[in-house]
Amino acid sequence: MTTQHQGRPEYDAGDITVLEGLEAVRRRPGMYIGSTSLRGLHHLVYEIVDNAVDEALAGYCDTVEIFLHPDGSCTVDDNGRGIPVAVMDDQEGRSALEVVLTVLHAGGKFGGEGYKVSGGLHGVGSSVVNALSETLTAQITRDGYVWTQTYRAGEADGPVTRGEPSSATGTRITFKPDPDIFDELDFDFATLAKRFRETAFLTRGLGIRIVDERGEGREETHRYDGGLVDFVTHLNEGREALHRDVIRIESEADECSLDAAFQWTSGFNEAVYTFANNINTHEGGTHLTGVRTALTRTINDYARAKGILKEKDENLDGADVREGLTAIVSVKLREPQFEGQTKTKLGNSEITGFVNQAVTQALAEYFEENPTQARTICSKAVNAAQARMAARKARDLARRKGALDGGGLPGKLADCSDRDPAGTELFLVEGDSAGGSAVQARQASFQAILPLRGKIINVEKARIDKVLSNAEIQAMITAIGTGIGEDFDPEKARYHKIIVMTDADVDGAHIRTLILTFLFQHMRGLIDRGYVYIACPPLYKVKSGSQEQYIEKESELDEWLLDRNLEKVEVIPLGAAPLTLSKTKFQRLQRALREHDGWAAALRGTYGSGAIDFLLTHGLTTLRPDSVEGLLTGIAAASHEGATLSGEVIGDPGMVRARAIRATTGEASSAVLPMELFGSRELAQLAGATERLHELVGAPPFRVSRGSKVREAQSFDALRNLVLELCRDGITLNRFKGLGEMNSEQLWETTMDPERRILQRVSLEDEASAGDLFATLMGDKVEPRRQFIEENASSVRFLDV
Ligand code: TSJ
Repeated sequence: MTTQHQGRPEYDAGDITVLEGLEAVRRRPGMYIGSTSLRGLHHLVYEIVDNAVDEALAGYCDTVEIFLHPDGSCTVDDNGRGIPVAVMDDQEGRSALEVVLTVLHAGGKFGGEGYKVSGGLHGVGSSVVNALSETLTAQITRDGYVWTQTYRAGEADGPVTRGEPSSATGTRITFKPDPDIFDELDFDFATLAKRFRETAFLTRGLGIRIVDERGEGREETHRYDGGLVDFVTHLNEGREALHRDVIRIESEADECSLDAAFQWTSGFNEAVYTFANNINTHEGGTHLTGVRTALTRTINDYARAKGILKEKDENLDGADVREGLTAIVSVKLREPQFEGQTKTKLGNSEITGFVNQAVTQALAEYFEENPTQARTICSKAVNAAQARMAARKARDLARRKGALDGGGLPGKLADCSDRDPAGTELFLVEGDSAGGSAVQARQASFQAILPLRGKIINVEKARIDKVLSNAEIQAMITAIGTGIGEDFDPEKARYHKIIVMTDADVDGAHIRTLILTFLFQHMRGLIDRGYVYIACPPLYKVKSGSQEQYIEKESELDEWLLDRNLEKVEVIPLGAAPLTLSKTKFQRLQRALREHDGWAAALRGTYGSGAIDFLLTHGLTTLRPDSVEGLLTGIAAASHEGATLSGEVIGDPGMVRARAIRATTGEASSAVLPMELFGSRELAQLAGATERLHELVGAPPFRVSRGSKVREAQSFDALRNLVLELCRDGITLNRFKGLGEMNSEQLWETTMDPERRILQRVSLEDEASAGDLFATLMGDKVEPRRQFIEENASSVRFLDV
């Protein structure tokens, strides 16, 4: 049914540069997507989705759907105009589609004005995604047909082909990240969903649906007709707003536009999140400067004019007017310049004046029209200023008492003897007893220990003067030496590693959150410089004979068991010779099994469990529509994959009733199945995964033995579990519930020794993530000195506690 579309005769010089370009991407993927870890993997999805969002911004699309498939591929589908597939004269006979997918930085540059991406925001990364994908399929619906082109590692398999006629329009891209490139291949649903929710907030009216077809199957749809107003309302859930309406500011200029929403709360934090072209500008930049200037000036002016600030009063400062403020500021501009350490700081200087002017004018207008709200907001700022003065006094007082500076180090600090901060470490340890072990364990020359007792004050819920009078907080401030807030000076840091060491339980996580929240709010520069770390005490100690090992988490335990015992386990498939599995083979089995289960779950969702269990029980996943038809006419009513089959068409012509008798067990059952099931892509994928399982270990049932122990497994899943179970035989497993359960020697070996420990560096990520009241901190594992650490970093959330 497919016919060939315009082909292209031979490769020419133009293609060679394209290939070289994409080769460069494959050689140094980090340069283009940051990393080849989970973060880089997610980046691929963002790049593709951003293209669809651009189409929405241009006004041609209102729905984007993202599917995470069990085989590790991802589909992004929009209902926009469809990327043009016709060959362009000025592009050496290539289509816009091919240019978009193969030319680096092609976004908005191809084919003249007509093809220019209206928003002009992204569209530069799709060729990078293509280059880093094992396979990529573009399915474009436009001009009356569905058009398809496939790629491998960025190279087209052939020209665009024309398929079925269709009156719809849209773009669907399916890509499978290349396992040769990425260390991590499992998309994290929660991370992606969070990001798309943010995108939905930023793109008013655009519906974004994300569907996880792997495992249990989840999906979320986000659509916000209130845009940023909804975003702010969402962030302020659980907070007390000082005025009911969210203040909305919109402004357009020739080269840029502003969309912003503001609402003050009774809290003490500033939560101002900025975006440029939908990219989260964590490091702020010129738009943030514009907003801040406007807020300070407008509120001071209004407070003076209305006598809220008296003549003798000092001006409110920036932090005063932003206390309790939740705001989103989103600018769009033609050529954004991103600067800063993480390239998330907007650099375009013309934006400051534009934003300042727009916000000043709109806010002044709002104040004139809403005097009650204006007064409430100004009073809040005046209160903040008074608290700031009180805090300064409290700090001066504390300093005079020697509590906040190096003059008198806290009594509980076991300091190190080295004085060069670059080489020293401070452990903030939960509890006096763990603190004691840590003091014994440490290397006193460069490791200092500060035990923190009980619950630390929650700085989210208290004003600064109260925070500063807390003994644990004072001890931390003096030990670290930088001062806080206005006085903060990172050059004075007494240690360049500040390591939070808490139990791996709920209380420990709570205390860690409190400590990190404090550091984030009052010593943020330490986090920005990468001085703050989380210690990772192990969860288990395993022992087998004389060998013992500390283990970080469950998956590493499996790995360790497999390494040592897998060769002792023998598997006998049905009617085949016994075999032992290599570790790679076992891991392949696990991967194929996960894929198998994913497709099965997807099919169950569509066709019901009864139908799918029937096919699986009888090994019938390889049935295709033609073999089913044969079966129904009685020709093939014999056997298929060892099952005896018979069937009939029932009332509804689209449905068949099938009966099967399982050869191995004599088990008989029947099911009513839609014909369409046999032609589905999911069933074909399920059959593929099943085939891989067969190739790896043969067919169930399996007998599995270790030594004299013999057990039976009826399915692939049971096989995997049984193998793991038998690997566990003869192992003693010790679970550490807290730091206190380790003696000082164990603590040194596992958690403190720079040669052997694992530290996670704390960095800032997705502060404005929906659903979180506060920032989210990401821990990135660094110093992975133990060979088995290859897991993705865990995230440490700031909880409202
Ligand atoms: F680039 C891509 F392949 F990654 C990609 C592009 C992925 C996805 C999911 C969607 C898209 C995309 C591109 N959706 N819609 C468009 N639109 C265009 O490329 C387009 C269509 C028509 C015209 C026109 O002027 O007629 C212009 C453009 C840019």
